[in-house]
Formats: sequence, structure tokens, C-alpha cells
Amino acid sequence: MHRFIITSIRNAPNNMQFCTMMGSAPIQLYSSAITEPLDIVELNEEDFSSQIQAKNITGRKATVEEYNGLVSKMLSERPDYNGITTRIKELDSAFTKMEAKISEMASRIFQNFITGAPIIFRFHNDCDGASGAIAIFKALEKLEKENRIDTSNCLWIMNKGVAYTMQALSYDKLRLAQFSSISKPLLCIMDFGTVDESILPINQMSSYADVIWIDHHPVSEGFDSKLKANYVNPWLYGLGSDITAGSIACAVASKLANIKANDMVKASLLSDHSAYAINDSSAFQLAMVLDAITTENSSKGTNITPKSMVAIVENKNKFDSVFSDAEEQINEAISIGISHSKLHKYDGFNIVTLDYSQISKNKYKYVRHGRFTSVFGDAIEQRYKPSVTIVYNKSLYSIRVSKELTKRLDLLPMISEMKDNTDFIMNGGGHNEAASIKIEDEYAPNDFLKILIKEMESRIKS
Ligand SMILES: [Mn+2]
Repeated sequence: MHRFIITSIRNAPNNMQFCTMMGSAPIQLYSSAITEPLDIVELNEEDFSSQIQAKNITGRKATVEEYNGLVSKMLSERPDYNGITTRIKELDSAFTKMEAKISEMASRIFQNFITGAPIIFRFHNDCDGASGAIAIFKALEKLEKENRIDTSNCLWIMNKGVAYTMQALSYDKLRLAQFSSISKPLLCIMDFGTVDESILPINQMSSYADVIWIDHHPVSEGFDSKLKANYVNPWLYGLGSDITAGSIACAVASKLANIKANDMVKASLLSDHSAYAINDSSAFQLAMVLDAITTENSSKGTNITPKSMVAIVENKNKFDSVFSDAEEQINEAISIGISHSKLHKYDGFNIVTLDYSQISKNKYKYVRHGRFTSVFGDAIEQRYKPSVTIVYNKSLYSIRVSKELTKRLDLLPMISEMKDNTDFIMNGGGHNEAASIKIEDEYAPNDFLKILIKEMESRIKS
């Protein structure tokens, strides 16, 4: 007889439970009888390939102390992997600086994975967020093979927008309601969320789940420091947004299961315009494809999991077809954009504006406002360097700033000052090189555009 402790239960269809148990090794089985966490279950070798039945449940319970002992034993027996080396000096030194947090996160993910406690992964809907999610997914797939524990208790959600919202909170609570586990559920946020709007929902979520959080957006002054306990952000280490969230997630993945997702690191750097990006053609294509499929699903309002993204990325035909379609659509959109843009010339810099309706009316599958502004901003920069590019879509303004102007413009402080001093800005944020502003719907877009250009002009000049 083998003795197991039930560590996590997921309610499954047909009144079945999907149970994760710990004995000499972890095991997962469906149960037709009702079990609870900490129940002691006894199984014969031949039961390992069937279901838990009432006769297997002893009626005895393990103590939480025993559970904790088993967990810490498993954690201490985990190999201590070296972590990722990218041979990009600044990146590797950043990972060393953040190593303690990165290891802590990997170990927390492992704890939930191995005990079957649920993990909700939420990643930003662009290449940076997706590349990190794919790396961690691959690490979990490897652990799945090594430990014969499946990853069905890990849920993947592409997060639309930059905030962890009240809607996200209620959705996540609903998903977690089908689980009961001894270890606390986990919410892992990647490449978004460092905005005031997230604070209340995250604080509420922390009663249901531990939150670990990988971001690289600048941290505003009012940002709740309580939240920073399980939070990794290069800005808190004297570094900046050039260390992408995707690359940090790849570092977590490599600590978790020795996965070297260097292709994902490179793609995340390229798509987020990191100063450490290396423009090789395979990274360029991967970035384009990940941006394209996250864009497509965002505009359709559908979710996409790392598993489905991997199925595209690792299938040459699918990959090539998404890449060539995306490249063609983006190039066409850029040339339309250039012919409809307005150039404002100043002494030593340019401000270029474009009404996004010129692009959106073409209904491109792989082109989306924010992402388009980045590649359009690059094209504008090649012609009118240094420049600020503003692409506005009704009440949403997307802005890209040439590196030479970021210090002079100081975009994020500009946005928060404008927000404090006027009543037409609803919210705004991002990076100093790339940000967006949402204005109140009743405010006329052209009036705001004039104010915005004037404000930028005076800041860059001074
Ligand atoms: Mn990012």
C-alpha cells in the first residue's frame, strides 16, 4: 500500500474531482468519491492507473505541518539551475542583480505546480508578454514530463490592456472557485499592471491568491509599496524598461526548469524597442509573428494560450504564413500612414501626427493601434529624426518618442502633470519612449491634439 496526502482538488465534469496527491512522489488521479485537502488516501500499485474510490479514502487526515514538511523537502531537492545566459552583458548583469527575486518566483511557481495548487498566468497582449508566457509554459511542460504532474491546473490568460482590472479580478475569482488546495493559489502577472488602477483589484486578489509580478514599466510615486513584496521590476534595481518583462520571465523559466529560451528573449527585446535588441532575422520574424497573433486575438476579443502560440511558432508553414501576411499588412499600413500624416517641423525636432481611422478602415487582421504606432514611429524616425509620433484613434492617443528626445520630453511626468492640471485626461501611462493617453470621450480630439503638440513643443524646447 502507498500512502498519499491530497494536496489539491479541482472540480471536474460529471461530479468527478481531479486530485493531486503527494506520497513518495506526486501523483494525479480522478476521484469518483468526495475527497478533501489533507485526506490520507491509500492506493495499490494497480490503482495508479485508475480512479480514487471511496475504499481508498482512509478517513484519516494529515496535518498541515506534515504537508509543509513534504513541500519544503521537495523544494530543497530541486536542482539549483544556473539560470539563463544571454551573452548580452547588460541583460546578464541585470539578471544577476535580480537573481534572488527571480529564484524566489521560480520556487513559488514550482510549489504550486507540484502540489496542484492553481496558478493563473496573465500576460500582456503583445510579443513581450507572450514571449515570457511561452518560456514559462515550456518550463512547466518540462516539469510535467519529469514529474508526471500535468499542467491543467495552470490557467493562461492574455490580458487586454495595461491594468489588472476589477473585471479581471472577478473572472479570476470565478476560475479559482473550482479549486481547493492547501497551498494558496497563485496569480502571476507579466509585463503589465504597474498603474494605479491595478492597486485595488490586486489588494483584493491577495486574499484569494499570492501574487507574483514581473514588470518593467516605470513605477509611479503613488504606486503601493506593499505590493512590491513579490514584485520584480528593473526600475527598482536602478535599471530601466530596456530590460524587458519577457526576458525576466525567461530568466524565471530557466531557474524553474533549465529552459534556455534565448529566442524569446531576443524577440521581446526587439518588439519592445529595447536598447539591447539585436536585429537578427529570426528574432525579427518571431517578434513579428508573436505581435501578430496577440493582435489578432485581441481585436477578435478571444484568448490565446502559450500552447496555441507554440503550435504556430513551431510549425514552419503556419509561422511563415503569419509572418508574410503580417509583414505585408504592416508595410501597407505604414505607407498609407505616411501619406496621411501631418508633419510639424521645429528647430531640431519634428512632431508627426496621424488619425488612425485612415488605417483602421482597412480592417487589417494583424495591425492594431498601439503596435502600429511603434512600427510607424520607426518609419517616421527614419525620415524625420529625431521625432515624436502621435497616432490618435478617437479618444486614445498613442505616442512614440525618439531616444534623443526622451529626456527632454519626459513623457510620463508630462502625462501625469497634464492629468493633474486638466480635466480631460482619463488615464495615461507606459514608458518614456512609448505611452498612451486616453481622454474623456466628450472632449474634441482635435482640440486635445493641439494642446498636446503645444505642450510637447514647449517641453522639448526648454
Ligand atoms: Mn513590455
